[in-house]
Amino acid sequence: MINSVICELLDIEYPVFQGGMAWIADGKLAAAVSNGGGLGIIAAGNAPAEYVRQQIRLARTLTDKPFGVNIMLLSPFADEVAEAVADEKVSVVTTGAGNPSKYMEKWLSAGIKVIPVVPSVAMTKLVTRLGAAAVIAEGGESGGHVGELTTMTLVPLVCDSTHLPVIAAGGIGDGRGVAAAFMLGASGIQMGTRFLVADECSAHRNYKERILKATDLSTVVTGKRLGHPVRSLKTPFSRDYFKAEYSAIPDEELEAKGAGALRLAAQEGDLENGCFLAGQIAAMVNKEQPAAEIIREVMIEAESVLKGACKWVK
Ligand code: TUI
Repeated sequence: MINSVICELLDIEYPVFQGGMAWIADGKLAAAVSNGGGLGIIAAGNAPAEYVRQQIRLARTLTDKPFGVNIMLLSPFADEVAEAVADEKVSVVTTGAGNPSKYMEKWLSAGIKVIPVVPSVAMTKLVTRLGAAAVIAEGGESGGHVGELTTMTLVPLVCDSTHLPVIAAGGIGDGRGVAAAFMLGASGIQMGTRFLVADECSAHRNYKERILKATDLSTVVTGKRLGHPVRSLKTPFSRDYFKAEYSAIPDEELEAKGAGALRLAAQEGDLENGCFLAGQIAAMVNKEQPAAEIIREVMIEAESVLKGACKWVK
């Protein structure tokens, strides 16, 4: 049993968060992760508030355990979703892809524990001052929107810049990664890509097959030119986008190329035109399991790695 302040803070059994994957992390997956003792998270992504409310209500029919909602701050619906989660009084809100300052007061007065993703020391200090309950330090190995720093560098820097518990994310796919994150000072971890192939995950069959077949060099980062770098699987879409990014086409045309591609991957499994977000650890994911089994397996493995760590010390 790994003892972590995160478990007491959030009333969960294992310090394992499921990443808020846009178009994928719905109420069903979140409830399965929470029932498995972790913290399930519903992704608001680019969806309107009504969708998020439906998923919160669905999750509540499937679990009586705490779960969270991830708010993607670049979403055109961020304001109304921010209002809806306060209304619904969800246990935890995580934020991504931006600065959550303008919503903090509203969420804190609704009794919500706010846990922002921080890509830097400056953002860590800001949200610490504003009353965050913990922070997620997500390195660029992760899938989706990525920051500049790697998990190996970001986690200790974030730990040194706040008294809050730190959840490590990006590049964690098994118990070795969990153990390493704890060694860097984290009190918990978040995984997204590993949960893409959970039995309860609604991602399209083609998505799951591509994750299961991924190898070490299967992902690429695109979107740097527009200031929203995103890691995804190498596909005809990402190759074409990558080429366009380094061509002379105007920014608006490039932006238009990406529109709708996340949905095409997650729901239609469109192998030509879809953008299949995935972290570098996709290469480690080679079996489908129930979410609860994923959590148990990585935690048992992490415990054994951590217990063996003293072999390095004479
Ligand atoms: O948010 C994510 N990952 C995501 S969001 C997403 S959906 C999307 N749709 C269209 C364009 C881009 C993404 C897919 N994957 N991860 C958390 C994360 N947050 N990583 C990095 C950050 C971040 C970056 C900058 C957090 C705060 C931040 O602040 C910048 C500032 O100073 O305002």
